[in-house]
Amino acid sequence: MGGLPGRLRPPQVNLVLKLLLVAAVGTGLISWAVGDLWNGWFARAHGVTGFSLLLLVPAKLHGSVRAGFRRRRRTRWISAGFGILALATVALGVLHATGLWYGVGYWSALWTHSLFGFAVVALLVWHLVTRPVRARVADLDRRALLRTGVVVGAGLGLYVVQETLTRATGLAGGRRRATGSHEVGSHDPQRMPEVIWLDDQRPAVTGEATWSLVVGGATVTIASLRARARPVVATLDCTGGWWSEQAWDAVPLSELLLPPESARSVRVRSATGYARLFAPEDLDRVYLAVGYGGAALRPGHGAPVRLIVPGRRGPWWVKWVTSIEPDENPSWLQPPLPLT
Ligand SMILES: Nc1nc2c(c(=O)[nH]1)N[C@H]1C(S)=C(S)[C@@H](COP(=O)(O)O)O[C@H]1N2
Ligand SMILES: [Mo]
Repeated sequence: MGGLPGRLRPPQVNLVLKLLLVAAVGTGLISWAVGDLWNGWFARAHGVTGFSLLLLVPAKLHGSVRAGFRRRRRTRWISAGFGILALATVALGVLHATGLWYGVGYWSALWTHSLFGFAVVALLVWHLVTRPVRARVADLDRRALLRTGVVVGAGLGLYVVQETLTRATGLAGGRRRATGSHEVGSHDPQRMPEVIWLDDQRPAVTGEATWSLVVGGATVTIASLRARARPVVATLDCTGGWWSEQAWDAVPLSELLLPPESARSVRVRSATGYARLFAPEDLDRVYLAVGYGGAALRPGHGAPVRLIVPGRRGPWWVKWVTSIEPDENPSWLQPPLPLT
């Protein structure tokens, strides 16, 4: 094993692997939480950490894996499962990124990638708890840092090769947005996917006339929204790896609500219990939409009224909106992703 990564000693390989795993999980999660402006950088960094992890596999196999199996450690099969799961996670990421295999919803490449990623995190925590003495930051002397830099540099190289080949060969991955998402059903709402975190929460849509929407304490009818709505072209970019552009019929929240000085945010609630906070100064960039492409919203797309938030990822696009109220919490004080 003469390659450069091989020259990191086994404890160093272990430490660098752990740091890269933390970086991979961090960049992946942050790329979900930040808007369009920064998203691409985190998505690219995520790809680079994935390839860097891959490059350390030979060194890991050569070092502690072999030792672990020779010593017949009882946990060796869990460790092997951990490695295989991590490799599968990277492979799924590559399939999605190149577009060799991708799709929408459960068991699509990216959804499975995320699921495996969470399992890897759980196993990493277990690994850190059961073998805590191995990792010491002191293991990273200057030479080790340099070699780590070489590994990450080579990871960047592989990432560039992947992206270049994907474009040169005309694979679907070459047409992704910077967020890494594939286009589906733009300007064709019937083909736009439906994403709801917990399917049993899908609300019974009672019809436009009887829908209860309260904005700043006052009832707002869907008909009055429809009368004021104008076309807003905006891209819904789901964290599940697809995007869709539509011409929405929409009204900016700034026209419906003037939060009091004391409000630090505005809370938008769904009939499902799902809620998001928005900064008061952003209300002219957050809209209530009642239709798209000249038609009313489909029930699964949030009928009769949903949020559209150009520049923010899918989880901010609250469907089946029932109330919009000033809130005393700042908008950063909320879970990064809603779960209900
Ligand atoms: N109430 C509610 N709103 C929601 C969701 C949800 O599960 N419940 N999912 C969000 C996510 S993750 C996305 S990507 C978009 C999907 O919108 P669509 O189903 O119209 O494609 O809605 C968002 N709004
Ligand atoms: Mo999503």
